[in-house]
Amino acid sequence: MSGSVIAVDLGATSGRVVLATLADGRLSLTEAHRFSTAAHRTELGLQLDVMRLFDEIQAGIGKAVAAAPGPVSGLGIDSWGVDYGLVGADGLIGMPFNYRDDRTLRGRELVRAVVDQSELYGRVGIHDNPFNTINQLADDLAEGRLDDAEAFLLLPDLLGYLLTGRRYAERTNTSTGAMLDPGTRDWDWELIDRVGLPRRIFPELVDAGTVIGPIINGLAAGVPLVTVGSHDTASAVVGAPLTGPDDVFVSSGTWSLIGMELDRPIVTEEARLAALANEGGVDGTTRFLKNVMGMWILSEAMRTWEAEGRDVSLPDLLARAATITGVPRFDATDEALMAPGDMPARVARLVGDDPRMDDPAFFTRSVLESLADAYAATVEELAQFTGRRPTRIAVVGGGSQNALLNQLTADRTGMTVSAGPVEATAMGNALIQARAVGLTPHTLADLRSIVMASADLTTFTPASDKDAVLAEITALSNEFGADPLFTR
Ligand code: ADP
Ligand code: LRH
Repeated sequence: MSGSVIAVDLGATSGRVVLATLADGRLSLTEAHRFSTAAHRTELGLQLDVMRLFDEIQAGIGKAVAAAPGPVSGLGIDSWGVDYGLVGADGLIGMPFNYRDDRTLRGRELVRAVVDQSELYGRVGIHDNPFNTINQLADDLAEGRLDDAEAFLLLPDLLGYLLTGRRYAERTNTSTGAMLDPGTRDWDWELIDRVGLPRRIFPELVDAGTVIGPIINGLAAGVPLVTVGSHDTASAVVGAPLTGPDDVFVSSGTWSLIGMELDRPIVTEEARLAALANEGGVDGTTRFLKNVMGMWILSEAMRTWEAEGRDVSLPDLLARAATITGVPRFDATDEALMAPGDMPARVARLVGDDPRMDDPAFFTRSVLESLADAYAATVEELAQFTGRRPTRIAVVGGGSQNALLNQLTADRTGMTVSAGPVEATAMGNALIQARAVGLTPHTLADLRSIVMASADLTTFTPASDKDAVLAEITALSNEFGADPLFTR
């Protein structure tokens, strides 16, 4: 079957509106619009100009509708997790905060005062990140910001509300906020009551793939809004070319989310101590994963260097980093790297005094080696906790274009790395809509077959394998007296 849908995907680096057209079992994407999603520093903290995002989305929708070969069958929205807006009788109340604002640390202390980390993990299966929605709401409560609120709506649901007038909470994104029971997939009311959050602000939960209703404004008026895996990582994993349950995914964008797809959560104390989270996935799956700081470390360092007047570009840094060895490494999951600000100084604190780190290319290599270390350590933990034997890693997102990181990942883990698609999130978003409106078959494996038929994937083989092959060839050629280097 053929048809088109519009995927709105808000990443922490950029937002995009994508027209996705399905024909002959392949999905083709046309990027209609891309815009910055950067938060703004206001007198209250780090905040999101949601109405600007809404205007950008409407502009993108106009372009996507104009580019569509026929009628558009649906529109779905995903974004980074945990952030939300408060809605009252007159609509949006104030500007939403961004999760990198340090108010989250205050909120986390408030939550910890009523439920300890071990119990919290046992209840919701989510790592105790400062930015979790529960912590942000606890801070809002303490500051009196919930007094007039009728609902809190996570960012994709808030944008959906602005497009349709309907209030709901899509489960995949909600699950990342640490207030959902991963077993029942319902709000954990006892926890919510203990933190003192008013029950009235919790919207009705809906699954990904629910047709919410017609859009009531802009150039897509009349098009059905469909919930997708509205947590960007949920959509990225739907759009990841996973070939079976033993594959590991890395959603590599601003963050690197590394994990495996499971059919049930693993909520043990050992998993908590390993900082592994059980995020709710599409079709009742669990994304068992770890948050690694990802390319944010480098992009934030580049902002510092640019502010100092240094001329840096990502292609140049990666090319120079490829020739460097012997760099120090650091813990690429360290919370000290979360906030915006002087990244080189914070990394310097982690690696100790090393003047070579002042060279951006040397710094870049250190970041990439540290990310590869974090991936390799996490793969071992995933194998240990799941009892599976992972042999292949599917890296998707903007960071999948980083060939040096892909090769380091293959080398460090000893696993084959498949890189791409870059826009796996938009693909996953579009495929869940397409399925909901009857354009595609049903299982996640079917949807991933469409991804594999549609995307160009690049494979990276571990150096250890290449070395082994070379050694074998050399041994064989020595045996037969031939030139071991095959130079004839
Ligand atoms: P998000 O969805 O979080 O906004 P993206 O998936 O768009 O993020 O990925 C952004 C990251 O992709 C950048 O931080 C950058 O490191 C990486 N990236 C983008 N283009 C390239 C490229 N040509 N080569 C290597 N890395 C790239
Ligand atoms: C990635 C992401 C990640 C969350 C973080 C807040 O964009 O959604 O999965 O943990 O942002």
